[in-house]
Order: sequence, then C-alpha cells, then structure tokens
Amino acid sequence: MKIIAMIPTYNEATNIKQMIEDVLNCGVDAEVLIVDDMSPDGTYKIVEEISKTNPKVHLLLRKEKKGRGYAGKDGFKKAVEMNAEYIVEMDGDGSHAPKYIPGFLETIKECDVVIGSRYIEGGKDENRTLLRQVVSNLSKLYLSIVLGVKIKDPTSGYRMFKKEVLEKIVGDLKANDPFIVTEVVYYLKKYKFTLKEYPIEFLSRMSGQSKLHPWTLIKYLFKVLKLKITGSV
Ligand SMILES: Nc1nc2c(ncn2[C@@H]2O[C@H](COP(=O)(O)OP(=O)(O)OP(=O)(O)O)[C@@H](O)[C@H]2O)c(=O)[nH]1
Ligand SMILES: [Mg+2]
Repeated sequence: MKIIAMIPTYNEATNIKQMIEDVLNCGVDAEVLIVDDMSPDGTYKIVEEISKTNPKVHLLLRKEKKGRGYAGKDGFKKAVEMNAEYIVEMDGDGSHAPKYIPGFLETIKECDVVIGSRYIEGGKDENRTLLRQVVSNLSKLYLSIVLGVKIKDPTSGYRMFKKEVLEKIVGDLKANDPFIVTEVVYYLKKYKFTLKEYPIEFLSRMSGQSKLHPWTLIKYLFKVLKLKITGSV
C-alpha cells in the first residue's frame, strides 16, 4: 500500500527538513512529494539533497505557472502517476502535524476523503489571530449557504484522498491560488464522494512568512459565487 504526502512549498527552507522527517516517522510507511515553485530561499535544494539518499523523498520542481493552485494540481497528478493508493495533501510550514496520518488512514476505510478538522470535538486551532478566526468562521458559513457544503471545516487544506477521487477531479481543477482548497470541496460534493472529518490541532506555522494577503480573502468570496453560478473558477 502506497501513501504519498503531497506538500506544496514556497519559501519553506526553515521548515521543510523537519516536515519531511515528521512524515517519514509518522507511524505509517509514507513517501513524501514536495512540489516547489523554485523557492528563492532554496527550499527545493534542501529537498533535492535529501532525495539523493532517501528514495521515499521526491521533488517536483515547477518552473512555470507558479502558484499554490497549479502546484496542488500538478502534485495530485504526479502522486496518481506514482500510483499512490492514498494521497495526503498538507502544508509544508508545520501547521499540519504528520502524526495524524495514521488516524486518517484508519478513517478513510469508511469513506473516500478524510478532512483534518479544527472544528469538531478533539480539534483545535492554534491560530489565535482574530483575522484568521473570523475568516475561517465566515468562510464556513458562506460556503454552507452558497455551495450547500455541510463540512465543519471546509477550508482545511489537510486532507487524505483515495486515488480514484483525485483521478476523477484533477482534470477539473483550475485555481491558480489557495482557492484550490475550496474548489476541491466543490467537486467532492458535485461527484458525491463520501467525506469524514478527523480532529486535528492546527498549529501556527513553525517559521517563515505567511503568503496570505487580505486581497486574497476578498477575491475568495467572489470566486465561490462564480464557482456556484458558472460551475468553474
Ligand atoms: N508550490 C507552491 N507552494 C505554495 C505557494 N504558495 C504557498 N505555498 C505553500 O502552500 C502551503 C500553504 O501556504 P501558507 O503560506 O502556509 O498559507 P496559509 O497557511 O494560509 O498562511 P500562514 O500559515 O498564515 O502562513 C505552504 O506549504 C506554502 O509553502 C506557491 O505559489 N507555490
Ligand atoms: Mg500555513
């Protein structure tokens, strides 16, 4: 059984080594696929170095059409090509602790997709900035109203997919930015895949810079509407 942790990275040089080690030691036999957009801080060089001696560590270096969305789509495609049975999507900044992967794996036996959830019993959000709390809660409400999504944590980017799910949806994905997280939820609902939420404690990024800008949040609201009305981002 092949499990691949697909991690998009941009300027995560200070976090990536620890992330890779934590995935490799998470308690199940998982491989790591880092999808980097030529990070100026040299994240990919660190990964390249590790991959030379560890066959479980892979680097997908992207040189064109940079962005979290395109990187995610390419990473999903690559993981499917590598014939992973289960694909875990997670951030490379330490927010998504790999220790939950065994729990995801247990849970996915009963569904198609497991969502790491901050907002169910046992889950927690360490991100104490008021802006992030408000954004998460408003997006949740907004998504349930506009898209009819009933997930408690629909904006979580820490998820495990069965390969068949990604094979079905990957061709539909068009988002160039973090909106891909919501776009995926839209298609999961459209194709009626079964979901389960698994409690996670979301940690603040270990170090490095956030790439989230307020403008992204405003655009987000419009993108959800567009997705609903036109069926595509
Ligand atoms: N390949 C690639 N990865 C990206 C890009 N933008 C962000 N990422 C990665 O996507 C993951 C999520 O991005 P973050 O910057 O942590 O976004 P966030 O979690 O909303 O914000 P903070 O945690 O507050 O910084 C991280 O692993 C980033 O390094 C990009 O343009 N290309
Ligand atoms: Mg983050």
